[in-house]
Amino acid sequence: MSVSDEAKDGPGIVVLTGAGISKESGLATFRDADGIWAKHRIEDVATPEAYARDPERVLEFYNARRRGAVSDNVTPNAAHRALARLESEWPGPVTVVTQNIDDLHERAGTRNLIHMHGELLKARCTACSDVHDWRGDITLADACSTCGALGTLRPNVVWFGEMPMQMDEIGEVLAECALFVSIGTSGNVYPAAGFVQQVRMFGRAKTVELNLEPSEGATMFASSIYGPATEIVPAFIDDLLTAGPGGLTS
Ligand code: BJW
Repeated sequence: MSVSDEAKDGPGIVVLTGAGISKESGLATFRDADGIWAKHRIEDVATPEAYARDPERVLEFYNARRRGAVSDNVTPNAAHRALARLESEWPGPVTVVTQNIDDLHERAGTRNLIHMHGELLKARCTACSDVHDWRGDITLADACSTCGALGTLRPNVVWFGEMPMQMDEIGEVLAECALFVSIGTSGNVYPAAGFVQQVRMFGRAKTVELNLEPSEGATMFASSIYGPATEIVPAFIDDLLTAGPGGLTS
């Protein structure tokens, strides 16, 4: 049964997700042994300086990942679907803040979603700042359909040294939530890695980590469950929905 948005005056939940939630959908994480940073240096592909120095190399890094993300065999998994079910059935607001640039949460049905590190399937014009849906490769031969500038499109993602997106909205939901859940993130990258401390400072939310293994910030969480996301996330959400808001006060 779905609870209508108007009736959602129960306790709020914020879920932070990272690359681990999409691993079992076939997308690589960053810092695992077989992760993206084992094959590419951050300073070559994920900084504004890298893009200024060698845009073709950076574009090709993201083009290859975009081709993977849109391929038929990359689909939302049970953990993405469980979060969509949580949003639909929990009697309070549920916000998913993802560090992931894939579109697996929205494809699973999550609507209240913040892509704090941007979206792989969007291109941004560095001349006029307009953002365009983009499913193919981005090349220096492409023109911005808004301003007509040539070779100014970049992936609409957040590189090191750039400000993550929608930080004001994230701050608001962190301040108001009764439960903060972190899923599939190593806790290496700020500001996301600091959200659990922010929530603890407000002092009223439960904090839970769901990950394959303890993250960098594991000791900051009041409780934790370790295992593959497709197993532990659906089970955790089943328990949460069964217990209901009363389960957050016990
Ligand atoms: C599973 C699993 C399974 C596996 N099931 N789990 C010194 C101190 C503090 C901060 C800084 C500092 N020096 C510089 C900074 C700031 C910097 C930073 O944090 N650097 C650190 C490296 C130290 N941050 C920034 O620059 C950010 N901007 C910023 O700070 O602006 C200033 C500011 C902000 C706010 C307020 C005021 C000022 C921007 C960061 C941008 C990060 N960009 C990237 C690339 C995005 C585009 C792309 O995808 O290419 O984002 S880097 C990469 O890391 C990507 C990810 O979103 C991000 C986080 O990675 P994630 O998701 O945690 O993945 P992994 O691989 O690390 O972890 C996966 C986890 O899953 C592991 O634990 C596995 O065990 C687990 N797992 N399989 C469950 N099946």
